[in-house]
Amino acid sequence: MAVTVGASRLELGALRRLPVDARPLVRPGAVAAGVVHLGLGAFHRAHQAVYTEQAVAAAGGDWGIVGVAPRNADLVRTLTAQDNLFSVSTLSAADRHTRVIGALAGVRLAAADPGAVVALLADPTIRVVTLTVTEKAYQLDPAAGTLRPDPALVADLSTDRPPATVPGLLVRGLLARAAADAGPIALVSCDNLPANGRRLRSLVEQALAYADAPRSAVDWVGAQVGFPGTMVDRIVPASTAETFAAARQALGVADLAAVAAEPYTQWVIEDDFPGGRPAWERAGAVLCADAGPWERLKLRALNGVHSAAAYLGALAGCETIAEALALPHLDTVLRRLIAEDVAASFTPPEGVDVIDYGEQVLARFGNPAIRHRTLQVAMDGSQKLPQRILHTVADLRAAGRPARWASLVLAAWIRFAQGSADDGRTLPLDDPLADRIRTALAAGTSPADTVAAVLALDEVVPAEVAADAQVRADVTAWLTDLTRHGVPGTLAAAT
Ligand code: CS2
Repeated sequence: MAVTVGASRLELGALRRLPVDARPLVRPGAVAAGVVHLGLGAFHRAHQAVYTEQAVAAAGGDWGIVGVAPRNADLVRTLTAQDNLFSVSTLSAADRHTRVIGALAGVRLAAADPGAVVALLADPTIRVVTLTVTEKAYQLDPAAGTLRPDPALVADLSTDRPPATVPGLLVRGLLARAAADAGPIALVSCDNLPANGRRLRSLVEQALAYADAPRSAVDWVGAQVGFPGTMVDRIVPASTAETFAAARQALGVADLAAVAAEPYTQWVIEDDFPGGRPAWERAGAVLCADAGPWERLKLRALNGVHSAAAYLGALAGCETIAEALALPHLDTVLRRLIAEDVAASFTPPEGVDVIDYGEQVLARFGNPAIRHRTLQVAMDGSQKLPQRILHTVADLRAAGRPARWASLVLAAWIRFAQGSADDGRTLPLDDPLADRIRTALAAGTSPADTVAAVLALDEVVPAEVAADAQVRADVTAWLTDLTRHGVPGTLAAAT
């Protein structure tokens, strides 16, 4: 006798067997594409995809997302096999809830078919391009934002070969769109870069100049392309076998594109969308004229503190951020970093108290249901620390103030980059500038020399910070303590 076996993986046919509150808010596949998203990582799936699905469910519009993975062929295969469906599990100590998201209208692998991505960017039905490609994919030097093209980008900008880099894809797409006069569009950076809208505009302008683009195309981009700045926030660790097992348990079918995230989510977006946009405000996003103060708040009081917990935690042998938060004295140090350095370094958005915001951040980091690895947050320090810590230092020093706790974070980064935890275990230096950092570290025989050599990395450290004798002295003192006494001893003596 034939037995009907239910689908064992997430796909359209499995949806009707899911509990109603686990089903998508829109009919998957029924919403025509209007958005291209570059970078299909966990963060996008738990953030912009969720907002966009809710916006379309509330207000309609052809705003399905075509998700483009630059290189992750496995993910594209998985999502294709799952009819572009994936689930988001929202986790806290008290609660867990899993829902399938129906925002994706399609997926593409840029590495396999860059021409299709260029064609999408020139398609008049696409009016918004969002990006979560991580800081390093912009190929801008992190301190000044100057284009530093690697050989692949040089080839993208100076030959006709299919583009292999994110800036290459964007510029080829915009040139094709300009040539077709296919209508206005917004390019929306959702990466944790400083002034991310302005940085992306500057990247496109620099890349067009590098590519010797015709004047008419440059003028078209100037007139037809918006570059709204954004502040994006949700803690979404890379998925693991545990994430997939939890999704299977919640859904009753396997979801190999599942992500797990904290309950908190925030999106502040500058309203500069010349071709229109989803009604993201209906999903809780804040549309405004200037996201700058929100972005500074988040980069300094969340991401800067995250990096502090990651480097100090990894050195002390902690696997996750939540474990690091439980280290004796670390919470005191992070509170002092927030109160004495971060809060004193900039003017927050109206009505926001940086200390209260910081308390909420620390509570989020302590969420025991989120296993965010310290090594994940620690990676790419050269790309992250300028906007997270070095701008805090620069602004404090310009105001004649000390930058004591921010200097501790720099020292912890340097000690992390030296490659050994307090217990001697090896720590990986996963950073696009790893070679430059190692060369700087090799130049130093004493903590003072080491600090001077690292601060002299001018693509990372602003010149005024590198030249500041007080900062050098503070970072050197912390590095000496960390080297002699380890993280526990240093934190105990400091508080
Ligand atoms: C983290 C961020 O990995 C990191 O460097 O600091 O991904 C952080 O979790 C998000 O920005 C939170 O919004």
